[in-house]
Amino acid sequence: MSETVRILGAPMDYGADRRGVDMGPSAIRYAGLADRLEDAGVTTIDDGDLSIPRAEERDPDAEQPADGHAKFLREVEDVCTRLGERVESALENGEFPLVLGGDHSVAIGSMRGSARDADLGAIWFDAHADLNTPATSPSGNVHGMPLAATLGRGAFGDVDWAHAPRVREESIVYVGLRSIDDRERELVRESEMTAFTMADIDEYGMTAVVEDALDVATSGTDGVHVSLDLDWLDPKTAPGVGTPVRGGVTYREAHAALETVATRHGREGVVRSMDVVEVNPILDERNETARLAAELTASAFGNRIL
Ligand code: EXY
Ligand code: MN
Ligand code: MN
Ligand code: MN
Repeated sequence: MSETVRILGAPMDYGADRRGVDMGPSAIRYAGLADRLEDAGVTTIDDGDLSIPRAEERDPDAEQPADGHAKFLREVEDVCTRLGERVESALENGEFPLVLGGDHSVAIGSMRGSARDADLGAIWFDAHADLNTPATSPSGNVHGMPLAATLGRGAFGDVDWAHAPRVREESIVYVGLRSIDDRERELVRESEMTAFTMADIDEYGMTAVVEDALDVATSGTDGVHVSLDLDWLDPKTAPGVGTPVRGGVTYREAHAALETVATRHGREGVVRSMDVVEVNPILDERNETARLAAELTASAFGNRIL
């Protein structure tokens, strides 16, 4: 029986400074996501998009933690709570939840929903560490905080919609890290997370790095969440992102990474949930980044040439 993927659109841009990432779900669908997934042999059901009020209608500072700054925290809470419920019910139906962002703060909802009934590991394909708390964030943008939120760090410790107690630091693995704030560097070093930087990919090769990442994220867990931030790729390949960082993953490396995920998933069913985030169609060139997002997602489900 083929796997059923439930597509959940989360057109949220509260967590990022650059407007436009709220159009990500449309652009990824338009780029042929469902067809690519069907080519990979999975059945798709599209749940449509969560309804999300425009940022202009809201006050970013309406509710703030005592220490620090996290813009639109109340709005992010509302979206992530609703998204988490959809992710959870997809899993209860035996489906695979695939979340289309939106900025990376949607991952708070994806992971919380996916970890409700499971010990969850995570692979974070991203240029960034996304480990700031409201107190350490240089920007106040929640898309730089989803892992801190999931781990219940800092002000997020009191926020039960964010904290996912069944995600442990030692089960989280970064792949492709290359842009990190000074405070975050200390946080990553002091943490029990595993971090493969771009330098590690240069040295060991993408396939070996992702094999190791999967070993770590599956060890002692019931399954893995794959979080794919398109700024993981080099901006020449994926220009449609709000926080581009040069020196990123190439087109071939990206496919190799997701194909490695697919091989393990096909053999052992280790992946439980996934999100694809930070596609910004306003900054994109002819929908290239959205097309890449669709292709890479299909690669994660085993779309191959032969
Ligand atoms: N570390 C910076 C901040 O916290 O503001 C930049 C974060 C960018 C996060 C992008 C989505 O991955
Ligand atoms: Mn990110
Ligand atoms: Mn990023
Ligand atoms: Mn807590």
